[in-house]
Amino acid sequence: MPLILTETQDAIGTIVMNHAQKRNALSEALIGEITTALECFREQNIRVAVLRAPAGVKVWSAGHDVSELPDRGRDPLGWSDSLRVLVRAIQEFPAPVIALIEGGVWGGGCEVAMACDILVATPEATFAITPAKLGVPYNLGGLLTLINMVPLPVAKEMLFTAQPIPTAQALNLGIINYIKPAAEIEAFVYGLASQIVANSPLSISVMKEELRLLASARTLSPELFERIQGLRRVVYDSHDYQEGLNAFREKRKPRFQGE
Ligand code: LCV
Repeated sequence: MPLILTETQDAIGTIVMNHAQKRNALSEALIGEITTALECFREQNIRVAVLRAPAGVKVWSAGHDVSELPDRGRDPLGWSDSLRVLVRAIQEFPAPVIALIEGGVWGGGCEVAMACDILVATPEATFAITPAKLGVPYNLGGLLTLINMVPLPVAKEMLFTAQPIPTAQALNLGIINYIKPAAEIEAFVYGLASQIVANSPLSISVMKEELRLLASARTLSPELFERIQGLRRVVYDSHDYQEGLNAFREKRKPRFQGE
């Protein structure tokens, strides 16, 4: 049973995340199907991709598939982690990716949505960044995506509280481009996509890549990188990280001890 549905029409490709029973948790299997679909779109010279869940969902994506996170002692969000692979696939896709968002966007789902180039959400959508809720050591790529999107105090509030923010606040912060009612969002997104399709795909794909390179242009000395990796190891080596995973698996609230 495929975990996504895809469609292409008029140089616009659509990917529908369709793993309802796990609330589109970003498992390796779901991510593999999305990245394969993006590769097919690239071969078909698709000029805009739309990433969405089925109309009317309550959850756009429940974020990283927690059941696939490693136990303590191993970096859960390293370079080759499937969620990082998906974020890079979206950012490096040679055409704009529009996130059509209905429902709750959780954890790594926010990073996937924020990796998209244009975000359009319904008024009921919410956005929650959750590493603190699980005791997970967020990675630099994820933090960079976030601080490129929102002011530092807002990034800290979202990270430290792990609470969902409503679409209206996301619009005010510039995280999303538009809010559209559920009855109108599809026509609006595909209208936007058609405007983009009418323009030069070469100019657009080069500008997208220039902006990606500019946004990621940060100087980080090897010593600073190692310091940061050491800090992250403190978290994924901790009992709290294991407690976060155990609590999720046992469907109970975690009891973090700070060690
Ligand atoms: C695996 C799941 C998941 C899930 N993984 O339905 O950003 S970081 O660093 O935090 C990163 C590590 C990350 O992204 O972590 C994940 C962050 N995500 C969350 O904290 C959201 C966790 N999920 C929920 O709070 C609820 O599932 C929501 C509110 C999304 C939907 O609630 P609802 O009552 O509609 P259930 O909770 O009953 O979930 C339905 C099934 O999907 C599984 C969940 O375990 C359940 O499986 P079973 O039917 O086998 O019990 N599921 C949900 N989210 N992230 N599996």
